Amino acid sequence: MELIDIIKPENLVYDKPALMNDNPMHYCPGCSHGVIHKLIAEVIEDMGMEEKTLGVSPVGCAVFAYNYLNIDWVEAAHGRAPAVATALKRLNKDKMVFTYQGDGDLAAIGTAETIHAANRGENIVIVFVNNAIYGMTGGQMAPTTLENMPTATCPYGRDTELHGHPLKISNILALLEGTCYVTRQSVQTAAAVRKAKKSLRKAFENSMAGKGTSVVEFVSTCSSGWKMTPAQSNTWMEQNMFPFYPLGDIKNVE
Ligand SMILES: Cc1ncc(C[n+]2csc(CCOP(=O)(O)OP(=O)(O)O)c2C)c(N)n1
Repeated sequence: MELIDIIKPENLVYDKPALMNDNPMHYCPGCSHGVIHKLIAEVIEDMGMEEKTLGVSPVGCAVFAYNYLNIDWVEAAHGRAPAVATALKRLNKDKMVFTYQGDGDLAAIGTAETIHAANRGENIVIVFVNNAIYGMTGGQMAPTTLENMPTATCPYGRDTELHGHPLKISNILALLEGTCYVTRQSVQTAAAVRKAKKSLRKAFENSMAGKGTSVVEFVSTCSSGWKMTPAQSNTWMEQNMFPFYPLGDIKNVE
């Protein structure tokens, strides 16, 4: 069979979402950000919201997200994405607005912005990438770093007496009246990716239905920060992160 026969449209089982451009990503091998970007692009396309979506880029490894997804983006200062998204959504009610935040961004420097936006029930989606570390700046301890997990700033592991306990920020957000949907997902297997996509779709639909704030946490890896290969990182995440940050819906107000 000729190659040209194999690549006929009817044989195509997968295509890159049109919203993702051809810029080479700067992410490390095995990083979860690329897959999460792709899922967001797919959901926006499936909903036909290409012209009506506003993303708020974070400070952190995903600071250049605007280079990869052809939607309108606004760059926020570290941790301030939910405040910026609040203004964007209130002024543009027909737009679909989301923030994209790491654990340092969302659960350390931006704790106040995140909690208050969620408590106000802003009609936005918060995409939360929890890799248990400050990836961009070299792997320092984050609020979500697990007990005994070594990082650049706690090389002997997180000592809860000294550093406090890892923060289950999504569970806190689920307690707030303003949140309608809080879920914890991952993208380490094909099945997990499919499930995560459904969660993202629900979150985005909630935001357009005016139901309040939706939070989609992605329990993620950081091979470079964790000093592991991508495959080791996935196994380590399954064995260590999932027991502490169990996957599944935490809150779902229908
Ligand atoms: C106001 C401010 N404080 C600190 C920094 C330095 N800084 C840049 S990225 C980052 C950590 C980001 O970690 P996280 O939000 O977990 O995202 P990741 O890089 O892991 O995806 C920090 C502290 C900054 N850019 N601005």
